[in-house]
Amino acid sequence: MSIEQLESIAQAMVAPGKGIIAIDESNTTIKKRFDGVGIECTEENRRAYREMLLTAPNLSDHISGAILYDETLRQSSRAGVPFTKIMLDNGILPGIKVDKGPQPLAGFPGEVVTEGLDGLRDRLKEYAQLGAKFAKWRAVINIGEDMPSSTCIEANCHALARYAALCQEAGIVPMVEPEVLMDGTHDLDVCYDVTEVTLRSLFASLYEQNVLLEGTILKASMVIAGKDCPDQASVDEVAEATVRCLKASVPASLPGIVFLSGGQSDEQATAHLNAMNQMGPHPWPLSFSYGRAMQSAALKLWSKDMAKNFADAQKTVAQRARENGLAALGQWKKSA
Ligand code: 5MM
Repeated sequence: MSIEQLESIAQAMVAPGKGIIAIDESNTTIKKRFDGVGIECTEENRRAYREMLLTAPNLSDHISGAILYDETLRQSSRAGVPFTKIMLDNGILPGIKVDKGPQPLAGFPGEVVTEGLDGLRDRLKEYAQLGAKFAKWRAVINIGEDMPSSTCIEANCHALARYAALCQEAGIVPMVEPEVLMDGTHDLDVCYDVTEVTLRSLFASLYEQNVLLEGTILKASMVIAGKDCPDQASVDEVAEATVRCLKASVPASLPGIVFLSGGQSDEQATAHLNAMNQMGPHPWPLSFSYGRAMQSAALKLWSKDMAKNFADAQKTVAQRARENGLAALGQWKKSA
């Protein structure tokens, strides 16, 4: 694949008014989500749930791509059509989560480093054959007493850059996700500092590893106070701090930035994105790659009666896509 093709996939991922739906939960994580609504975590239920989401009418009006888990990339609809074919026919780019999850970082209690580089070149080759156009790797940065260490940040950014270089070699656009977790009592300023240091380290590593920024997408966490911080910032404060932090650390040659929701409510995630875009124009499109903030309402509805609520659950996820698509343009309005 040529450089131009990588660039055009990256640009399509952040096309105006469009974003990504993250449905790449590993089986352990989807089990937690299913447990929360009383659904048994069988392979068939996972397949049926992902079919409900991926075939929602009008989803592609506001969704440019979906991140899948390995199992999902190989699955088909009930009628036997591969999910990747359904997606490509519908203008939704198939993405694949390729990291193997965070593991304790030896010598640094409480910190983690994401694994999955061994054998990645061969896995990416197969994923490209299966139709994946982009991939995702998530690093997790914890904030706490004396955390994060520079060792943790550098180890994670080095792995993200090695992954990104391997993706581009395979003709796959890397989505690099350094998630600064919302867990903790830290305030907005602490989150700002940690996010800025992390992003600067990430872009230094990407440069070191010869990664083409024009063919890369950043999946970022917002600059937000910890969940247990008594001093929660307003929507505009979060939006202003996030944009300021990104401008201080992300090169303008990047084709786009998408956000994770990280445990924010559906409305908060949409309101923050909308506020950021109202403060534009910015050097890059700012859009979404939400998991929970795209799915939770639809999952709740579907779980109550999978057959009877199928169409309504699809309408619910399409509505979340519409709202976030409007927020990506700064045109969302809070419903009364
Ligand atoms: C959908 O969840 C993704 C996979 O998580 P696990 O590896 O833990 O199973 C996750 O990486 C997700 O894509 C991002 O964290 C964004 O999701 P949220 O819900 O934070 O928007």
